[in-house]
Amino acid sequence: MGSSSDRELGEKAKALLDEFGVESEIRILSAHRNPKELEEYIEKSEAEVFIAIAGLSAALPGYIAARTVRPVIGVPREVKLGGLDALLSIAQMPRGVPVACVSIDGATNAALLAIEILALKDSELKRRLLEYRRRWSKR
Ligand code: RP5
Repeated sequence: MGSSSDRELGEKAKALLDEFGVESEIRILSAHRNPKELEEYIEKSEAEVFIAIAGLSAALPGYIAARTVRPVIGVPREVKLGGLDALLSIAQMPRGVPVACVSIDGATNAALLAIEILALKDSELKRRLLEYRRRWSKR
């Protein structure tokens, strides 16, 4: 996350990852306030997927994507302009450095997409996802 003000969304994503037994950690590192620290974190991290939550001009997901070839899922957070600023900043990444973009405040889908990526090589995780879908379809 880019700020402690993004925490609610971060915790929502983490709660779902925990429910699936997927190891994760929450870090607050801003692309514009802590660029050096963020760069070191990305380099040392063993994460297979990054979920980057940010509002306003939302440079964080693109910043991470520029420094790794692991998948980055951006979550635009509504802070101003109904979140449209963050949505466009994330979805409109220039060609060559992709960032997956979920809906505004879409922490749940970001966690699910991360789990789907990990499930490609984890049949137990895939089974849990299918079970989750079955439950979801009965809501
Ligand atoms: C972004 O600016 C953060 O990700 C946050 O969503 C937004 C506002 O940050 P604060 O001013 O609340 O720290 O960098």
